[in-house]
Parts: sequence; C-alpha cells; structure tokens
Amino acid sequence: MAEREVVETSEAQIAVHWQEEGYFHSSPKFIAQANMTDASIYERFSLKNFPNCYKEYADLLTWYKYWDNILDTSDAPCYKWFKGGLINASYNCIDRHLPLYKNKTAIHFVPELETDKTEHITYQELYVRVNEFAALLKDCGLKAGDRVTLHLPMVGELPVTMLACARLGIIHSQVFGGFSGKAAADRIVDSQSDILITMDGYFRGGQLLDHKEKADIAVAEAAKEGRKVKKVLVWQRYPGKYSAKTPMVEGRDFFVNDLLKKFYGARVEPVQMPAEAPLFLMYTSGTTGKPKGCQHSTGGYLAYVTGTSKYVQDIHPTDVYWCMADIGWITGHSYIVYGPLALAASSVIFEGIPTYPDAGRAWRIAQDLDVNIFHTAPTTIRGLRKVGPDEPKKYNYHFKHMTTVGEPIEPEVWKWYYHEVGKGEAAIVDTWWQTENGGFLCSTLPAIKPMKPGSAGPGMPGIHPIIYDNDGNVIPQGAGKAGNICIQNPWPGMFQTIWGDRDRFVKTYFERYCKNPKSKDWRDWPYLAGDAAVQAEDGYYRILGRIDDVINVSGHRLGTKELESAALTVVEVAEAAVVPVKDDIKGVVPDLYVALKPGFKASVELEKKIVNALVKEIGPIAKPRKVWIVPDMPKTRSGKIMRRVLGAISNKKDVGDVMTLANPEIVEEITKMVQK
Ligand code: 6R9
Repeated sequence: MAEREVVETSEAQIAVHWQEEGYFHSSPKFIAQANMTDASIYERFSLKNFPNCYKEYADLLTWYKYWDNILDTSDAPCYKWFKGGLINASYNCIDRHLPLYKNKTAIHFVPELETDKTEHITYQELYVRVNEFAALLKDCGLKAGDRVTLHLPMVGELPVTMLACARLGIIHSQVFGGFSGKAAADRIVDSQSDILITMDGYFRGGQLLDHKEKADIAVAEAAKEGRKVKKVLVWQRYPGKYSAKTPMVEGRDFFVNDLLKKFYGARVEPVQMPAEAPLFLMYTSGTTGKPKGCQHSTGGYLAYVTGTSKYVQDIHPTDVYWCMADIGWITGHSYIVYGPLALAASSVIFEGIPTYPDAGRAWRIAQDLDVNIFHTAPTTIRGLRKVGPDEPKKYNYHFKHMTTVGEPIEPEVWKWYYHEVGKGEAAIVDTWWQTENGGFLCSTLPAIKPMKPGSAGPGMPGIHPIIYDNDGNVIPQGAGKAGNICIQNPWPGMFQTIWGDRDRFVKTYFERYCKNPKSKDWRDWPYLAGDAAVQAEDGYYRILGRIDDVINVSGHRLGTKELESAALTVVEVAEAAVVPVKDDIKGVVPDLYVALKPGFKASVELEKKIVNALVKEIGPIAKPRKVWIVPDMPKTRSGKIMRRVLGAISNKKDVGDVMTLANPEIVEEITKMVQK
C-alpha cells in the first residue's frame, strides 16, 4: 500500500512531499533466467569486504596480467584501481568473443530512414573494421596516451572508432554529435587533440544534415585558441559518396574510406595497457562555463560497466539490447558500447528520433529486431507517452527488462512505462548515476529487490551512499529529511580526475565533506554528487534533483521535480517544468510550464485544474505564480528540458545562446507568450 509521507518543513530542511509508492515485483519468469539472484552479493560487497570485493567484477574481464594492488590511495582522492594490472578494452569487447560468437551480431545499426537497410555487424566484422581503422590511426602517428577528438553521430562507425582508439591506448574524447562546432573546438583545445574524427552527414528528423561544416568551424575556433588541428578524418555516411556540401580542405581533410583501402586486411595487436591508463575523456558541464573533462580509466571503468551491465541490466550474450541514449553521453559509452560488448551482447544503435516519422517507430524497431532489453530516459518516456500513449500495444515485442536513467521519473510516468511499454512483463531499474561515476550508483538488482516507482533504490553492491545536511551531520535512514547525497567509498568506475585540473576535481567533488585534506585514507574523502536525496525507511534513495534545482518558496524548499510530478497527475499534461522566479515578497516563486498531450487545448479551466492538482498533492505553498501552457518545451538535442531557458524567460533575463537546442524556434514563441 502506498503511504503518504508528510514532513514538516523548516528553513533548514528540504521539504519532501512526493508520496512513497508501493512495491512492484519482478516476475518469476524473469528471476528464473536472471544473472544475479544471490542476495548475499550485498554482504560480499559490504564495506567490511571493501575494496577486495571488486575482484568479482574484474574477473568478468580477461587480463594480460593481474594487478598487484587492488586500490592505490596514495594520491587520494585520485585513486588507481587494479594498479599493476595490464588489460586492453578493445580485446575484451571483441577478440575474446570470437571463438564462440564471431558470427553473432555485435551491433545492429538502424538508420533513421526506414527505406535504408539495417546493418548487422557481427563480432567478426567488428574485429576486421576495428583492426583496419586502428592500423590507419597508427599510420597517422597516434599512439598510447595521445588524445583524439571524435565528433560523430549515432552510427556504427562511432563504436568502431572508439574501439580502434582503445586498441592502441589512444584516449578518445567523443563530443555529442548534436553539439556545435564551437563546443567541439573547446574540447579539442582542452584535451590537446591534433586529430578530429567526424562524419560528412547524418539523418535527423528526415533531414540529411551537413555535419562536416561543424568540423570546419571546430578547426577554425580551435586555431583561435592556439590549437592547430592537423588532420580531419571524415567518415562517409554512405561509403564512397560525399553527403555534405562543405568542401574538403586539401591536405587537412581525408575520407576514411579512401585511406582504409591501404589497410585492407591489416591486424593490429591490442596494446597491453596499465589498468589505470585513461581510456577516454567525457566532458560534462559544471557550475562555471568551462566544461569538465572527466577522465575514465581502462581497467576500473571496464570492470565496473561490465559488472553492472551483467547484474543490473541482466545482459546475456543471447539478448538484444537497445539503449536509446546517444553515445555522445556517458550512458552511451558505458551502456551501449563498453558494458554490453564486453558481455558479447547485440547492441542496437539507432540514428534517429524515436518518434520520427511517427509515434510507432521505436516499437517497430523493438519488434523487428526482437529487442528484449530496453533502456531510455524519463524525457523520452514522457515524449513517447505524449505522442502515442496507446502505440506500444500495437506492436508485437516483449521486453524482459527496462532501464530508466538521467532524471527522477515521476510515479505517473513510471507506471505508464511499466504497464504500456513493458506490458506488465518487464522488470524496471531506475538507475541513478552521473558522467563522473562511469556506471550505476543506486539501483535495485532486478531479481533481488522489488521496484518502487519514483525511487532509484538502494546503493549498488559496493556503493555506500550517505546523506549529509549542510552542516555535515548525517541524516539517518527513514528520517524523512533530504540532504546532500555522497558516496563514502571509491569504486572502480569513478573518474580519476578532471583532465588537466586536479584542483577543480578536488574542490568540486571532495572539499565540502573532506575530513582531512592531507589524508591518504579513502574514508576521509566522501564524494559529493551534487544531488539532493532522501532515504526512506526501506533504504531506498529518492533523488530530488540537483542541489541547485531546489526552490526556496517563503523559506520552504520544494524540489522542482515534486511540483512537476504533481502537474503530471493531470491527465491532459504530457510534460511539466518548474523554474524559480524572483519575487519581492516570497523570495522565489515557481513558474510552471506544461505541454499537453495531443488532442487537448489550453484553457483557463485547465490552468485552474493544474493549480488545484499542485495544491492537492503538495499544499498551497506549491501554488505556482503562473501556469504557462506551451506548445512544446525547449529541449537539448539529448532531450532534456532546458529549464535554464524557461527560467531566463520567466525572469525576463537574456536566454543566452539557444542554437544548440533541438527546437530553438520555440524560445521566441514562449518569450512572446510570457513577456507580453
Ligand atoms: C547518467 C547521467 C547526472 C545527473 C545527476 C542527477 C540526474 C541521473 C537519475 C538522476 C534521478 C535518476 N540523474 N540519473 N536523477 N534519478 N535515475 O544522466 O549522467 O548526464 O552526468 O547527469 O542526472 O541529477 O546528478 P549526467
């Protein structure tokens, strides 16, 4: 039974109003086939057995040489996992599978146009392509430790490129394909890359976009900041044909498909890399304008994503696994490429938008490829629900397992995901983690712990969260109070540092609750995630959003997610976003933006109904200043609602650069509506 959690608020507390939901249990059928059904894993990974417990994950990999020291803390909080070990990520994702699985699909590449054929790349073909491309990279003079920037869309060539880099120990830095040339330039400069690898074009919403023009901008902008890109390697979306209008630059730009001819049949021995050597950089935004290059290790990272893919996502070699994230984000690195391929799964890469050309597209892909594990973000779930709430049942697919990641998921939306997308058959895991973390931090193990809508679940085995208040006191389990969630211990998937900026790494993530800045003992360095969270009596964590996403209305702190969740209980509402607006009397008041499901119209009555829902779910304190019913939300290319833009509009501030949004035109429309 769902019970209501009522918490008194004071200025020192963060109000928690989102109701605690009842449990859902995975089916016996799921449990019977699951990889991890032994509840003693929590004991095996308890702090008492830390850090040696992580041998269990590392043993899922093939090592050239075992480590001498499982966790080297001599440079805390920059840790070295599996110190002394030698390993290669490309070997673990490809070569070692060949004896059993060479004819099995490693990657299903689904082009956006349904008239184009899906490409099924076997492990043998992946092996050939990765080797040939690695030979090409070597010929360019690249070697272990060099950085190379990738600016690739969602195509099969992206994992080929990543794995070819990994084969040689080259540190890849993939920039999300939807980012601008300027964003790519900033990352080229910061990582000191000499080579940019891109593609001529790709499809998005039915359009073949000229992607090569961004490479020209990237090279020009990087030059302004003192970094000369020596070579631009251009994959062709259609091999043998140039799909962009932007001309190739003589002596600088090269078609990969032309160069590859020279390396036909080439084989490159994987380089035996130290476990602690960086595998890749993944940039993420922070509080300053400068993006942070999260540096991930080879052995620790690969062990962590392999273990979590196996036990949380329940990936078997016989599964067809589809994660809809973009490989340009950490989710795609960990849970499209490295984790699933290390387990010899078949991983789907989809070029396009799941709702193009119509609301059934995603489900047709699932049906045709017989996908049985599905992974996406709440934003996409809300979007799919908005355009086609009844679509999933029209298609004959069956998921055994589904993942959600990236934002808190409203119980309302969770239930649609469970009943309609999962058809009541699929186990769901709500996985909480970050770019910095490499892999899941909180989640249920689907055959061991029940699901609870709106909660990420307990800490993963070997992950020991702790919630501190602003004064550094521990908030006990079940106290009903929110605070800042930290992780007490290091784990193998965690980033090693911010590329070139150790000080920022220490300041941002460790300074706040560090017990002794000189200490070499990991116990003195809790990791600050930057999220507010509350831990229920049962030990499950509910993530309330970024610490800075909390709105302080008349001294009551409300999680924006809680207000949004309340708005989503109104049947007409498809999406909701709350932003703080400065108010002379109350300090800050919330503005509520909503987009409706198809077939519903904005009206004053509907605005009132939504306000009433907030008052009902939370209380009069949650009354928004205004409900804005908008035609669509401003969104990033990865689908996250840009609350920053809505906040700027509500506060009559400059919205800044919106050209990287998926739908920049909507900003003007909303501005007119709100600022009239
Ligand atoms: C993997 C990823 C990280 C931030 C994180 C938190 C939010 C992620 C969540 C979640 C609630 C979940 N977040 N997963 N919030 N429930 N299951 O998304 O990485 O892009 O770095 O974002 O996303 O606020 O701090 P990243």
